[in-house]
Amino acid sequence: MARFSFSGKTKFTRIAAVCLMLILLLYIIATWSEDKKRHFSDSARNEPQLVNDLGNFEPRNVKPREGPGENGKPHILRQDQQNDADQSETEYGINIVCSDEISVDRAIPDTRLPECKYWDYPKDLPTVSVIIVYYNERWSVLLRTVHSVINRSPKHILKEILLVDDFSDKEHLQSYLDNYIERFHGVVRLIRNTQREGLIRAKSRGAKEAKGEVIVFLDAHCEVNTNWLPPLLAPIYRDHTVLTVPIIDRINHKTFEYRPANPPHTHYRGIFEWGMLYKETEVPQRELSIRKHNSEPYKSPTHAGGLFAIYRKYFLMLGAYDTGLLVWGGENFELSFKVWQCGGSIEWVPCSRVGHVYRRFVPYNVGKLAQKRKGPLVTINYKRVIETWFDDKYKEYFYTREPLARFLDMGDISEQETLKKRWNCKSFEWFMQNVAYDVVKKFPELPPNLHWGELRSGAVSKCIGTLGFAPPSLITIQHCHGFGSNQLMRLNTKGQLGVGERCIEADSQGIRLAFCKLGRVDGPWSYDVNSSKLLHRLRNKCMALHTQTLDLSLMPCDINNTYQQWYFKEIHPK
Ligand code: UD2
Ligand code: MN
Repeated sequence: MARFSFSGKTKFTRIAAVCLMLILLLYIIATWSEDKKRHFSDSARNEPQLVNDLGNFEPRNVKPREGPGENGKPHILRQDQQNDADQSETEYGINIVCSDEISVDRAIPDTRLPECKYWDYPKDLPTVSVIIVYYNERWSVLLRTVHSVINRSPKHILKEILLVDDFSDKEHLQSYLDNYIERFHGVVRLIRNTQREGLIRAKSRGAKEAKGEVIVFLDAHCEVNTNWLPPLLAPIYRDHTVLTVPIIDRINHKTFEYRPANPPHTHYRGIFEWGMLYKETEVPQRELSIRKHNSEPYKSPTHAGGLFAIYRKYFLMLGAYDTGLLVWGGENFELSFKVWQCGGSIEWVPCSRVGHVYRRFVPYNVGKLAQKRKGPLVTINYKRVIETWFDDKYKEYFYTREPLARFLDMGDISEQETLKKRWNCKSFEWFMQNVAYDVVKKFPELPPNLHWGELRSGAVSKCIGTLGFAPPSLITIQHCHGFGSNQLMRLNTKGQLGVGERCIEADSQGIRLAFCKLGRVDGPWSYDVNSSKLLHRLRNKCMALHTQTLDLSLMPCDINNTYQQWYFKEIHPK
C-alpha cells in the first residue's frame, strides 16, 4: 500500500535541508564525471546509451540540458525546413522533421503535483510488460517512447518492453530495428503480426505474449514522465481487479512541446455521450472527498483507451478485448464496462503522468481491414459494445443518437454474452447509478427522434449539412452524398434538431451549427408533415433557402414557397 509520509512544516524543512545537501553533492559528482555521463544523446541520430541507474525512482539531478526540445520546450524549425515539415505533417499527422531533431532521451518537465514526491511505494511491486503496438510509426517517435520507458522506469519492475509490429511495411522498422534493440540486452522484445490486425487485436496479442505480471499499454508516440510506474502499480498491488490509468499530458504534434493537459490540481475523469464519443469531465466532489490527499487515485467510469495498466491474468480472464472489434475505437468502452460490471474498478492516478502526441488525423488506411462490412467501422464497434453491455433502455439512447447503427451488421456477440453470464456481471443500470452517475447530468436521457435522415430541399435536389466544420459555423446546402454523417439530421420529440453531437440553431445571420447546451435535450424546432415546413417556434419563422444564393436563413413562413419545404429522407448504410 502506498503510504504518505509528509507531516508538518518542521519535517519539511528538515527534508528540504537534506535534499539541498544531496543536490549539492550530486552536482559535484555530476560535473566531475561529465565525460562518463553519456546517458543522453544529443540528437535522435546519435548513439543512445542505456541509462544504468534505473533503480532510482525520483528525478536524478542532472544539469539542465540544452538542445532542441529539451525540457519539453517547443522546438521551432528554421524557415528553410518548413516545406519538409509541412509535408511530413500531411503524411503522418506529426511534424517528423521536428521530432527527428530532438533527442530520444530528452528531458521533460515533471508535471506532477508536488505532493507526489512524498509517496512511498511498496518495494515488491509486481513486474511489468510495457506493450507498445505500432503500425508504420516513425523512427524517432517510436524510439523516444521506448527510451523514455527505459530511462524512467525502475529496473527491477520493468520485465520487458514488448513491441508489437502490426505488419508495418516501412523499411526502418524491419531488420534495422531488430539490430537497434539488441543494445537493450533483451529488455526490449519485438514480435510481428503476419498480417495487419488493427490496434485492438494487436494489443490482445501483446497481452497473451507478455511475461510481466502487469501489462501496461502505451501508444507508440508517448513519453513517460518522472516515476510514472510505481503509482500506477500500487492500486493493482492492493487489488488485482483495478485497472489504472495515468494522466495524459500533451505533446504538440508540430513543435513537440510537452505540456500538462490540465493544471495538476484539477482532476478529470472519462465519461461518454450517447453517440459513444469519449469525453472528460471534472471529477465529482463525492469521488474526490473519499480521499485524504489530492494526489491520490480516484475512480473513473472509463478511459481514453491508449494508456493504462492491468493485471495480466485479470485482463485475460476477462477475455482480453472482444475479438470482433475491428481496428480502432470502442475497445476502451468495452474494457471499461466489462471491468466495472464484472466486479473490478478503474482508477485514474494523478501521480503517474505520460505524454502523448495527439495527431491531426489518423494517418493510416483501415479499408482492407473492414472485412467487407458496410458502414463506419467505429460505429460497428460501438454497436457490439452497447449490444453486449447496455440494458435495453440505454441501447435506445445510442440508436436515437446514431440512427444508422440499427442497420449495421455487428457480427456475432454470443461469446461476449457467455462471458457476461459466466462472471455474473452487473447491469448497466447499476453502472450508471453507482459509477457513471455524472453522465446523465451532462448528457441526459435522449427523447426519441420524430424524424431523421437527410434533410432535402423541396426546391432543389440538395441536402443541408455541416461540411465537417466545427461550431460555430454556418449550415449550408450541398450535394446529397447519402452517407449520413455530416448530413444526417435528427429532430427529437422535444424540438432539438441535431447533427452528430451538435445542434442546429438559428439567428438573424443564418442557420448555424452550435454546441448543444450541456444537460439540455430540447430545442425550438417543429416540423409539419403536411406543409413540409420547419418552424423555429421562438422566432416564429421558417427555415428557408434563398432563391438565388441558396443561403439558408429564417424567413416569414410562406405556405406556397417550395424554398421553405424540407423532407426528411431516411437512409441506410452504404
Ligand atoms: C486512442 C487511443 C488508442 C486507441 C484508440 C481507439 C489514447 C492516447 N490513444 O486513439 O490507444 O485506444 O483511441 O481504438 O488514448 N496501430 C496499430 N495498428 C493499426 C492502427 C494503429 O498497431 O492498424 C497503433 C498505432 O501505431 C499506435 C496505437 O495503435 O501506436 C494507437 O493508435 P493511434 O495513436 O492512431 O490512436 P489514437 O491515439 O488516435
Ligand atoms: Mn495515439
